[in-house]
Amino acid sequence: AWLRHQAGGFKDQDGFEREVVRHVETTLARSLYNCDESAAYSATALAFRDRLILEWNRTQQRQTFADSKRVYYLSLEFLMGRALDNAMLNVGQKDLAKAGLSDLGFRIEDVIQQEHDAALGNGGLGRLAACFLDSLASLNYPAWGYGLRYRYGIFKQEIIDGYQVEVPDYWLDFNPWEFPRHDVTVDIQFYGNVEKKTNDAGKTVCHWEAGETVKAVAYDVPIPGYATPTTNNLRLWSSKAASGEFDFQKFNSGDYESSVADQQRAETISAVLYPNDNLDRGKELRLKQQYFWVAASLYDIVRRFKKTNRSWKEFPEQVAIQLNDTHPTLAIVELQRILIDLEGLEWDEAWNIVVNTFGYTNHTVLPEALEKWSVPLIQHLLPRHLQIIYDINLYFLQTVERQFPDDREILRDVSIIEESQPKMIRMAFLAIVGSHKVNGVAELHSDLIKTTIFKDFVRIFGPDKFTNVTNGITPRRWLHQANPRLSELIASKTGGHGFLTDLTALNKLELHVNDKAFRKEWAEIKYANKVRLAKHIKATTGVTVNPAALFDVQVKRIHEYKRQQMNIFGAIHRYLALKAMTPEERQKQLPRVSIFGGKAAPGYWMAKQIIHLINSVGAVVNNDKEIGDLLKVVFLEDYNVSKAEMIIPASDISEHISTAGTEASGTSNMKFVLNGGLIIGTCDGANIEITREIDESNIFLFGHLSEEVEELRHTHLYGEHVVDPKLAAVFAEIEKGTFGNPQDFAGMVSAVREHGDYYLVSDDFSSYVDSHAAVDEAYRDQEGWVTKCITSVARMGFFSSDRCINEYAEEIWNVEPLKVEA
Ligand code: 26Q
Repeated sequence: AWLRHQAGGFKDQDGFEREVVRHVETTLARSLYNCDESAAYSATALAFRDRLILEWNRTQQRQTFADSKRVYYLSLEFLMGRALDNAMLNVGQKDLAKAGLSDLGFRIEDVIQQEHDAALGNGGLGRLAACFLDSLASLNYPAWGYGLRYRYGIFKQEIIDGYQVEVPDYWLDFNPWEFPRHDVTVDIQFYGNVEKKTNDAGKTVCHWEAGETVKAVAYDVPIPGYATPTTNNLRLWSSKAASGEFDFQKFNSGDYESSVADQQRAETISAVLYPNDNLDRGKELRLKQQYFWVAASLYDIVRRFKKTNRSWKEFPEQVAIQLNDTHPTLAIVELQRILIDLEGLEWDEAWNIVVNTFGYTNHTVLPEALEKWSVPLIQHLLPRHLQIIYDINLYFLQTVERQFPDDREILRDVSIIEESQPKMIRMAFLAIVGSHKVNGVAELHSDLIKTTIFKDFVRIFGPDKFTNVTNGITPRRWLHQANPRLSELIASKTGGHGFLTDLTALNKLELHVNDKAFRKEWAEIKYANKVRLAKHIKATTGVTVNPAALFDVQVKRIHEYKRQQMNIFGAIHRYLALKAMTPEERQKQLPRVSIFGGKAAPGYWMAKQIIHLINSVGAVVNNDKEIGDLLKVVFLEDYNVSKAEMIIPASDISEHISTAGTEASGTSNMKFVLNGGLIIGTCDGANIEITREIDESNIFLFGHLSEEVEELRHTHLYGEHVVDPKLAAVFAEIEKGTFGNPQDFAGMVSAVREHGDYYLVSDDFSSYVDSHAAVDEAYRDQEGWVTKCITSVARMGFFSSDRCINEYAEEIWNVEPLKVEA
């Protein structure tokens, strides 16, 4: 009943095939006889796209007509991955397409694989935004995403001689999922200066006379909901040189080169995604990207609001804007500027509107990731905005002073302007002051921000301004699409696919945990997923792995706080232990495959060293005849969303082993458990809530707690610091040259031994090793293992992004779904 054949889908398989053939022959101008997989993908995508457009237009009309409050999700990253599979599943027509494509001589899996990932993000934050868009549409919320249309997404990673090499990701050659809106443009200004002027009403107003204008052009991407006609919009801005006239004059006067240079400069703004994850480097172009995107989006939002002819004070009743981290914080300043400079509102009235409109989500406590921009840079690029920031700070500090009359320290500590040389703007503080709600992304993280980096703001604004919304993931992509066989098996035991829209329905699985046939099929599906991954490993690395071995997976951005170095040290420890055994002892050991994947920021030297060590260890261990299947170490190149969809369902155990208190939430931990894998992890981020839901008997927890971290770090620096003996043996082996030139890895070793071991690798190493022994022990009991996996999946209902979006809607946005007829 939920299928939407009538509205947006194809009538039947024949209708689908006719559309595919039509696109091959007309849009692509090819004949069916030279239609390869790539053309079959293009035509299939175009056929589904045609259907989506109809629903998308209807949705926009319906939402405009209903005139209810809309959500705007501002994110510099949307890590969407592939769209075709998702579109087919969401409209309930994948089976039909499969049959149709097969009729035309294609396997649907191969056709799907032709699509290039939309990789407009770095990692967790960008993928979260993509899951949110899926949930917003699936739950029928009137919502738009706003982002940048980067010409180059996150770089493609190649591994050459064990080192990461970055290759540009030019992905726009053929992208059927975007619609250029050449009629939807906004002129964005930069530089220049500010003058005071008297307006018609005799009032003094500030006028910003800009030095440069760049055009923002809208590109729209339809976001289909699952089992609903709602198809929301993701609007991505692309930069272009403004107005031809100026250029034309230059051209005519012979200044052709400089007119080309102007164009290049304009297009550079949306050219490339910054590849840093959890690191802020104050680059001018990044600030230009932020303002360009924020100003275009706000202009668009305000334009839409104005069409409703309401008074300004109703703005927060019509518009909720969520800031995905501090990257869009300038939106706060821009809206205030629009209201006071362009619309003539008084400061206080305008500020009230601003604060009630915005919500801010924090994703990190790492000091190096907290955004700051230098005052001289903002002065240069956005002179009027700097004045407004100073005024926001002045009024804010005045209220703080009244509240805490004798406390001079607090004024310095909470000031939006840091009194350093040069002065810096603290974007998180600006975001807090300009929003009505601030949230963290898991319970521990939300508690930490309230007690550490933002504690003074809790005193000032009270605790109610700060809240928690634990992250979630979309079960459509991360179960139904990534693991279709498991999704079907679950459906057969829980009374259909209802769990895909109400994930708590998974709890019905617990009734079947002792069902023999069910357990057998469960285990077979996991095995089949491992066989598929083993093939991929063979094809891409040349390493043969045994699918019956325990697959131990750590895939995520490479970062010292995520501690891939501890994982590879652990693998070396395992290798040494195996080498020290007699052949008889060795025979009793459990075979294991240690699988890594993830990108290092191009400028992150230590992260690159970690990748190199993983590959160097693999080169030795994988070719050691004595070891054979007992240990393999592989690094999978170019981890991205579509690879995650294959890797995650194939894991037995995955690693989420950040130093306690450093990983805000983590979301892949949820994906792994949802796919019937267990996890080894620290008491950090969402691991804690996962443990609470699935029970501690179903997770392998180890390591120090976040409360202990500060003191340990202090002792490392000022007290005695002895490296754990097992870890010392690992270091000794590295230094013997077993894995190549020890100089190549000296940085990783000295970070622990000589430089204070900031991430507590040595402190946690022995409990990490013990925990892995417990994993082996548990895995030997295959029946017990399957019970743990089924039980865990049954208890994962909480971690749907649907639950998460409903919490945002109720607690922060005050918006309701728009009813749609079935
Ligand atoms: C900032 C300034 C300049 C250039 C880049 C950046 C930048 C870019 C990306 C800073 C941070 C990011 C990404 C952060 C991120 O992915 N954080 C993750 O967010 C997830 C979703 O909430 C959490 O699950 C992860 O714990 C958190 O690390």
